[in-house]
Amino acid sequence: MSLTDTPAKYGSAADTEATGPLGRVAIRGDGGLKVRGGATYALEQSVENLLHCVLVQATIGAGRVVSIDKAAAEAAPGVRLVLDAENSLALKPMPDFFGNTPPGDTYVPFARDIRFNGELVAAVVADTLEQARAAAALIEISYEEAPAVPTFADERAGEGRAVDALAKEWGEPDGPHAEAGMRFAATYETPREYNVPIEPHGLIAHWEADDRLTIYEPTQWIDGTARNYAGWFDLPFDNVRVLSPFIGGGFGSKAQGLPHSAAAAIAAKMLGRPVKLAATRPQTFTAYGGRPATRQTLTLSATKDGRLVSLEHDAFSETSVYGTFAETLGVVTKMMYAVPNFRSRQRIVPVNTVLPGPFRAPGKNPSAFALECAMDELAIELGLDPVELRRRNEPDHDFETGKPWSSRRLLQCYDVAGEAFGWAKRNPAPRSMREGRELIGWGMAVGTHPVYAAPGEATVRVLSDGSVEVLSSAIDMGTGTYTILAQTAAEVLGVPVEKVSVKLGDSRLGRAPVAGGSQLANLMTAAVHKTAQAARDELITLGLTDPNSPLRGEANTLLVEGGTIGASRGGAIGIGELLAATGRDHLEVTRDTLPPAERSAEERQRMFSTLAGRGSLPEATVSKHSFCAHFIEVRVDEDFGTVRVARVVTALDAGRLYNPKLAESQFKGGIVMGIGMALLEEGVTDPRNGRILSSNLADYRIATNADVPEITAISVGEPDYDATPLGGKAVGELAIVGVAPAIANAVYHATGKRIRRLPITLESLL
Ligand code: MCN
Ligand code: MOS
Repeated sequence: MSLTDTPAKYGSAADTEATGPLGRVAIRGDGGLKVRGGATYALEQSVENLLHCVLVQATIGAGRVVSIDKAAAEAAPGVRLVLDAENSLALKPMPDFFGNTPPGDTYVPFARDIRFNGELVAAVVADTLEQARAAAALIEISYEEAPAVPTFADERAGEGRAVDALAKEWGEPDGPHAEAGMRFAATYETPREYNVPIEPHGLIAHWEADDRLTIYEPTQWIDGTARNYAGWFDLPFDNVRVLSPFIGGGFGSKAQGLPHSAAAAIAAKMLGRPVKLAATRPQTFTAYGGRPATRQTLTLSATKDGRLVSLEHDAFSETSVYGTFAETLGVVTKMMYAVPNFRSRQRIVPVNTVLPGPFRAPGKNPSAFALECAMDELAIELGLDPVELRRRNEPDHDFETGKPWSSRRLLQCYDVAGEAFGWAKRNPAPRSMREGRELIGWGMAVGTHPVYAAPGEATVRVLSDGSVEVLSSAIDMGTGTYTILAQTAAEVLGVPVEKVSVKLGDSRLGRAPVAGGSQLANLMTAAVHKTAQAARDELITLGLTDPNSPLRGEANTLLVEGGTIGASRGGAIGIGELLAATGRDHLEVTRDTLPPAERSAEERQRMFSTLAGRGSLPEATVSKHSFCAHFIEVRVDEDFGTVRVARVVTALDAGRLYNPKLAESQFKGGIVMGIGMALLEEGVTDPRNGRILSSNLADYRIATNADVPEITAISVGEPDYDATPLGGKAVGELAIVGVAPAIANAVYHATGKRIRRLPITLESLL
């Protein structure tokens, strides 16, 4: 059973509701191009006269560059420029996503004071990549080394600082709680994790004139990226063009301006020639920080019959010594269950690392790991089935905000996935199920993801042949944006999906929020829907009122369908005919989804400039989240301690699905990444100098086909128009949340061993 062929009752809420193309399975518009190699990625752009840039990085964990001897590199064949802090152009400092701005009046992407191993120190630009690489090896750097504290496992890292904005408390977390018959506490840990998109970071920077910059770079946020370059080089927004039509995955790592991007753009400007920079795989581990390591202590108390009385959460995550990033660890603990007394606190611990950042369900993912393992442990202590414990604590509203849920079909997730999995047949005793040498474990856990709000802008063009174009600076990093926006326009304008072409990934097009926080689909389908409706209304007005319209004086409304327009199907004329008669070859409309009160030019700028516009929209009166429940079978080899995931059944409530096939692929992708998180992924750092030892795909292991079993993803979502205009909720990052604890819980059930630290390795089981 899968999402695309489940019975009508579940799995196809979108399908059964759908009358037009939106909500149905449509094949990827960009699929053919990708299969045939016709999708040109950033670094494949053919730009003439290209030079190649190679990075030189610090080899110490902390300290100072004393001197750099560039002479040999400068004299090497083909070398055009060797850049470092001394001769680099200085840029304007720009804040990152989280408000960290480099100190001082100017910003240079090359360091003298070294804060982490791998920090950018110099760059070499040469005619060929090989020449640049050879010359980079000739650069001699001498350092004055200082003690590095590379991870928060190092005692010297200390306890860090409290992030007050993330602290939350209600009820009386300190008690007394006479009714609590059971108290449980444990500490859970997750390692550093890296995004490792298959397409590494990189860019081509091309100055057409001294004040006109074109950047080909994979980015999850075209608009923000263009604004960042404009800021760095003090240029008007319109003088910068960022192009990113195809992206080979980002998973959170491609939404910010990073030092290597500045370096390439500086080199291109100084040399007056286009420069290409392709980060190597190891460099992607130092270009962007990924998820910081986390440590969380949860203390739960409950009545003997399993009602939570209090929950206390103390969380730590790493940040960099030069910036603040908080992995929001309380995010799931705060809203998942009915908890009358609650406290969550978080501290961030600065260490010598590149600044961490968003990584596949930031906060949600490790938060759920701790909470959902602790719930499993509590269920065992209480002698309750883990699903039953969760049912008893299902909240009728959001305890964090006090607001009602826009929708929450988690109980249905338990019913549907539990049944499809066969949970009722589970013997709760650990080590009670086996087949030959293999211990069998069944575990479950829940996941959730918030539904965010931000404005978007889209352009819709109706052409004389009845075909439609949708234009936006939104991006598609493999998610399906091209396809669902075509479906949306097709739905409104009554044309087949194939008649709609979608153009994305160009900063010249309408403004779109970041493809982060699993929000883009809901925000941009809403923008395109609204714009397409406006285009339809303009066509109708044109038909009814233009003096040269053949439809003038018709009944008071016209039907737009199948490339025609008319009062009835019989009397309809081609849209092209109407456009020609009224003297145009196309009709173009641009609209945005800004609230009417925020329409002034300044408000507009503010709304689109703040991080994805979040928080600036009127506060929602409901609490909006997607939910899912994972049921997972593992097989553990008793002799070798190897864990294999044998079966995954997940039911998900993500509201209405705009394209069940694409959503299913997102869900399965999330589950695959969750398997990696549970069993494989671990960023390992040299404790002496902070060098990342696992900076390649052999040592930093992600789940591959051999690690992935049959996955069944069942949608129980129904359109939620309180969450978003078209009824969808968050999809992209939902399904990863809860997979790792479900696996840890299954491993406990199989072996009787509770592993509270990821990844679960054979060493930890032997
Ligand atoms: N969708 C749907 N119905 C909905 C919502 C979404 O059918 N109600 C489908 C659409 O195909 C849509 C996709 O799911 O294109 C993802 O939509 P959404 O949840 O809005 O996520 P975004 O478009 O904002 O994409 C970002 C999200 C994030 S934050 C990460 S991290 C992540 C993810 O998407 N990175 C990805 N999925 C990824 N998938 C790929 N292939 N590569 C990445 O880097
Ligand atoms: Mo996703 S980590 O929010 O880009």
